[in-house]
Amino acid sequence: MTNIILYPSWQLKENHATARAAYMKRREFVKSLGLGTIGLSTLALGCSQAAHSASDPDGPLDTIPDNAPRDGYPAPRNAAFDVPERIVTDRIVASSYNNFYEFINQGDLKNVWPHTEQYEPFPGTIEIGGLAKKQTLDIADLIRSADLEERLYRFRCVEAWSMTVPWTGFPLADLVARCEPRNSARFVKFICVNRPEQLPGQAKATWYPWPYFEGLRMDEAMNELAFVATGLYGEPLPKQNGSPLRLVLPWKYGYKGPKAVVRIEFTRQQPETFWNKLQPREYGFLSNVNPNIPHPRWSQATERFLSTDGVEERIPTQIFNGYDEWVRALYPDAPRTYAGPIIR
Ligand SMILES: Nc1nc2c(c(=O)[nH]1)N[C@H]1C(S)=C(S)[C@@H](COP(=O)(O)O)O[C@H]1N2
Ligand SMILES: [Mo]
Repeated sequence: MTNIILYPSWQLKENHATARAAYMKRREFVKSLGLGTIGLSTLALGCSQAAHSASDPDGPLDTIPDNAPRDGYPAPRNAAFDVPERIVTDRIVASSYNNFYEFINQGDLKNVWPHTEQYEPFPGTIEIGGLAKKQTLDIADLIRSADLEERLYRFRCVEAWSMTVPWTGFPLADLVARCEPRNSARFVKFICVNRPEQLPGQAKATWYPWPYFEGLRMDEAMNELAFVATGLYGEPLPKQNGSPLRLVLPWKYGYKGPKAVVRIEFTRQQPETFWNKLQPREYGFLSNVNPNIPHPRWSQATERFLSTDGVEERIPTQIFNGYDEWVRALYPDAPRTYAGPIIR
């Protein structure tokens, strides 16, 4: 095994650099007019707006909050988490093909970024509850004091699309330690932002059990792979990717990784989860990536790997998404071979 880190392909792609430059240029132009972040269209209409209010984003990278901490960016790549069999997904694809139901949950679902303008991730806190000693953490302080690293991870949605993306962040075990959980804690629950006034999907779709919530066993949360992401492609997270911070659990389906987490609870009992509450037959508590366990409505044996805009490829899905050596000991009962469709 060599430890050579290939120069990330997303830094080499000219179209990314061009796209980013265009967004930055427009921002600088707006600022040079002394308008702060007020949208030009608003100005033209003569509306008055508070100086801190957000402008309509021009593109999927225009949603990186101006007040997100940038100390420690870009963080060094951790060579232990290489994805040798695939190329890195295009940065624009990873930030413009999303699932984030608080913003949009009907119609053009994946097109999240245009709906994020009212959302203000910073400043913010994480409230801690249940079996823990700590009560609150300031998110910007947390990010500034963290030992940030970059990890290239496979990402697999339960809907059978996948990407390979470089996250910036720190181990979930470090966040758990800062919460000072009691020894009696066996599970940890994560609760996401609840602000219908800033989140149009949350305001419209009142039948969902908002806020979004997820949960892990403590041994899963403490696994080396479990990661708190504060950034993507060497910069702070765009809003649609989960600003101010989100979990990344690369051996589990994407929905197990809650975005915009604002509360953590330590419990003795297994917590409920958002998708399990809605569809218990389809979305279990563990939800580990496993080609041998079909979804009741489709196979999980293969996935659509999304790389460059408009380019996708069918590839086999690996057990635990290719992270078998890290997590197999946690799941001795997981099926290792396919035994035909599950009949219920
Ligand atoms: N709060 C919240 N977190 C969420 C979701 C969501 O709708 N709300 N969607 C989940 C799903 S289904 C997936 S696939 C991933 C998508 O993350 P990405 O858009 O950054 O790729 O976020 C997960 N976390
Ligand atoms: Mo997903």
